[in-house]
Amino acid sequence: MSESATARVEHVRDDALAALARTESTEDLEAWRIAFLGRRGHLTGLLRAVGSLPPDQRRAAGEAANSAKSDLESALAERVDALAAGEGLNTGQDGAIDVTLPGWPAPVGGLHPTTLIVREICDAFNSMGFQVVEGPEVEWDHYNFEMLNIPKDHPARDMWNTLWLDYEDEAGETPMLLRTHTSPMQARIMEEQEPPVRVVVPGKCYRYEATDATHEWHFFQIEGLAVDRGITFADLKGTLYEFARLVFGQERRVRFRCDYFPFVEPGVDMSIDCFACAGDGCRICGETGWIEIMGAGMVHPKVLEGVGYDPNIYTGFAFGMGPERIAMLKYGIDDIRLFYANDLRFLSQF
Ligand code: FA5
Repeated sequence: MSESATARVEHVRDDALAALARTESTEDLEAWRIAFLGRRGHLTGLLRAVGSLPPDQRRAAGEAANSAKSDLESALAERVDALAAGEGLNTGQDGAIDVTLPGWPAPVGGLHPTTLIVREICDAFNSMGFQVVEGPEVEWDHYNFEMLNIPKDHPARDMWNTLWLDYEDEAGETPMLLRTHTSPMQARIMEEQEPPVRVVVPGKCYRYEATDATHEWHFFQIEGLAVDRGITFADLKGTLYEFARLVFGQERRVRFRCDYFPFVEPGVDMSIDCFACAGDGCRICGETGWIEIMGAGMVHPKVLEGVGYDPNIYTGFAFGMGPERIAMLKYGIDDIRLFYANDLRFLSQF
């Protein structure tokens, strides 16, 4: 190492110390260590070159490079301590670690609002003897429509904007789809077991929707089904009334009005009196005093026949609700698109 090579050691040492002062994190420190002290680092290169110098120069050059190396190693250790004291550990007045000070709060996750409301709703039905069952999101036309008394080309299919899958069967038909509701699980469950049936089915559904504040193209539903001897419309009303009071408050009133779904007869929609204005009319209930929360009805005899139940012996009721819409009402959320936009400012409020 010539005179200028010794000067180069000094140069590298100064550069390294300046770069070290700019490090802010563990990643920075590691990058710095590799750049200067790593196997191919600047200083390591100079140390290696010492061996090829004329013998009379080796000693001085070696000493300079080794002393630079140990300077850099101690500077690195000091920087590690300084960063730890400032960023990661609590220090007392003199800079010493004070283990009695509270730690830095670690960020912890929470449950998604959909998960919270789905659990709350399922718990309410659980307390009334309903089991929780799940089913496939990719479904056959057969279960999503046919078994629910909605034959091919029936105009009722227009009620569900369907996302069909490319799969074609031998007849050239496309019988697979993303389920548009959780109702296909009605037939699947009844095919599997004899009455009595009491289940709730939470799960994702998909529709070819133009999204807006109350419509998503994928959203959750919770289906309910109860089938047994002697089940009447009074059982449907009593069960859903109890559900409304458990989830929305003991003083809730409910309202049933006629509605049409091909797989129930009679069919209804159920509303609760607005919990924000107690029925006087406000922005949340659209000035009507009532908020619609689900579709329901008595299971259609054709659906019972389709799964091999005798409709002269067994009757039942079914219902389907959208938990996001219920969470919107309960927590005052004004846009359903917030649920799946992955914005922590929204999600961390739950
Ligand atoms: C149905 O899907 C029926 N299967 C419900 C049913 C089950 C009726 C059993 C009778 C017996 P509907 O299309 O109205 O019905 O949807 C039910 C609920 O799902 C709605 O009240 C709403 O809360 C929710 N929902 C429907 N479409 C969307 C959407 N695009 N975005 C968010 N939620 C939706």
